[in-house]
Amino acid sequence: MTEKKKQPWWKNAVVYQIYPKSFQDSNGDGIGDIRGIISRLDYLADLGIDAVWISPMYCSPQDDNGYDISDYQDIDPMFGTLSDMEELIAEAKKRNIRIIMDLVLNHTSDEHRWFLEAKKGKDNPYHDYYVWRDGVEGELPNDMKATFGGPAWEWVPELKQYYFHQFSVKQPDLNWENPKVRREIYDMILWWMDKGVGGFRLDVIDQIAKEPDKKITNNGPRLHEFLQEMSRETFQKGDLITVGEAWGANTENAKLYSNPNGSEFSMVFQFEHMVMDQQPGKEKWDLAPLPFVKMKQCMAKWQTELYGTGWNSLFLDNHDLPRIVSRWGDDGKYRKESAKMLATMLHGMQGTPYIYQGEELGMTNVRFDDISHYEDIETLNLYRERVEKGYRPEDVMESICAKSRDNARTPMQWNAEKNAGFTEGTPWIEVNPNYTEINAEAERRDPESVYSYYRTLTRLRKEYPVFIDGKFELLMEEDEQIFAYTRTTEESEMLVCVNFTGKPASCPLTGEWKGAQILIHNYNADVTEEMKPYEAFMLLRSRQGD
Ligand code: TEU
Ligand code: CA
Repeated sequence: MTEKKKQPWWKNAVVYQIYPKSFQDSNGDGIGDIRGIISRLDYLADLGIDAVWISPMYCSPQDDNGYDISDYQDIDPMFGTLSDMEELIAEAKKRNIRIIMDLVLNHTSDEHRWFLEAKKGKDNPYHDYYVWRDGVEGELPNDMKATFGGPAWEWVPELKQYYFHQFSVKQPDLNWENPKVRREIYDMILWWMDKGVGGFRLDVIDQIAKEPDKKITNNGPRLHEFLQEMSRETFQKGDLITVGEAWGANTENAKLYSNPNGSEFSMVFQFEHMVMDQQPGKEKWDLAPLPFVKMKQCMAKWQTELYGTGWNSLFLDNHDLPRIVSRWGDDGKYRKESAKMLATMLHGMQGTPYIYQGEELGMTNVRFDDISHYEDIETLNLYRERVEKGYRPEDVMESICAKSRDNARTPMQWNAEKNAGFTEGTPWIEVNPNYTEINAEAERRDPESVYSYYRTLTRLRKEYPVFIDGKFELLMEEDEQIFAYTRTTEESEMLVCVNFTGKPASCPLTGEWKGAQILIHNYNADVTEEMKPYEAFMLLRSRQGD
């Protein structure tokens, strides 16, 4: 291969996300843990994974499953110990896998030592670590709402003050205006870097520079100043992959987050494509069909505008999102075909692909018939709020089945044995009953499984530089069924073409590609202009002589 340039290692990396509570239990308490992850590292190596992002395992009261941290420098006993963590880092390294920690820096738990101190009095040195406003009980500083329901302000009678929280009451927002807070955070990051972690995913990082008096939550005026300082003081001292989660990112500020000069992060993790199948201006629970042509334009915009000026994360699933095969594919008759189609559409693009645990098996949404089976704070609060407001419980349940975060949080399906091989005990959340059919053991045996397909995709990315450098061009823009694009370098051109629907479709492009190499194809058949339901392929041709 002649076209290989020196690139940062993470540009051809594939990242796997683990939701530790639901990945693998090692001691029968029904909760996934670090020793469980260690026991599955070979599985990840075999899949072709370069880095693993693990959702938070720090000490936490688990109000929001670890996104409420009470000690950044210790592991919650439920997940194991600090020495288990060190062993995980070392064992992963042996397999060329780097461990990405999830850093939640917008807020802590209300049980964090800083907050317990902060509550003791206005003159406590930690008081100014959080965001407070004087007031009178019952008269909120303003009408801002918290993401998980209710107001964003909580009254503390002893102080006659409100504290600000963008998420649950148990997740008070940190005050980034305070340089002491920033220093504490940087020292903590350096401490983890010293332990050999390979990178960080930064939770809701666009929300740290809030200005509640102006009702600003994301993209506050000082945001990029803070991020550049953090990067200078910490990340730039190592060779890390850093990923900024930013629901408020657009293609302009994404160039700051992921500036190729490394001044902030390696890449941005943004959601513009993930909020399209809901009613405009409403909440994610207000369901609407996916506007397919708009979605293609959105994807294309990110591809084109970040080319050479930034770097994007490629994902369709994570621990906050429903399962993509149930959402945009068909989790019935065409489950396998559509899971592979979605992966083809995504993995051909420029950026760093993320595979969320179970996505590589084509795991589906779960349908619990009663709210009592759900565990997620956002889901439970939503149910209560909407039913109180007079929504019909059946309608609320419909939204929950489609969009609840618990869809992604049911245990990883390892085999067809008890509890899908996840635990010997009682799982903290019920296993999706389809594990007897959809599980890693069966998938690994089958060369035509979704798993085997993902394995090919991770390999292709390593083999062909066009995946990293190729310039993107969207084809058949207005077509209501086909998602097709090319990626082009001086040496070669790749065509990625998928039928996004369960009906046959016609793709006149393929004619010009006669004789091209088939990199991957989700049907055992020739590539023709007639595409079968959810058919997908990638073709490659040399441009020598063009
Ligand atoms: O999520 C960011 C975030 O804004 C989500 O709460 C999102 O609004 C919601 O999931 C949509 O349903 C991050 C974490 O990924 C999430 O798990 C945490 O709950 C949240 O931050 C708070 O730390
Ligand atoms: Ca356990």
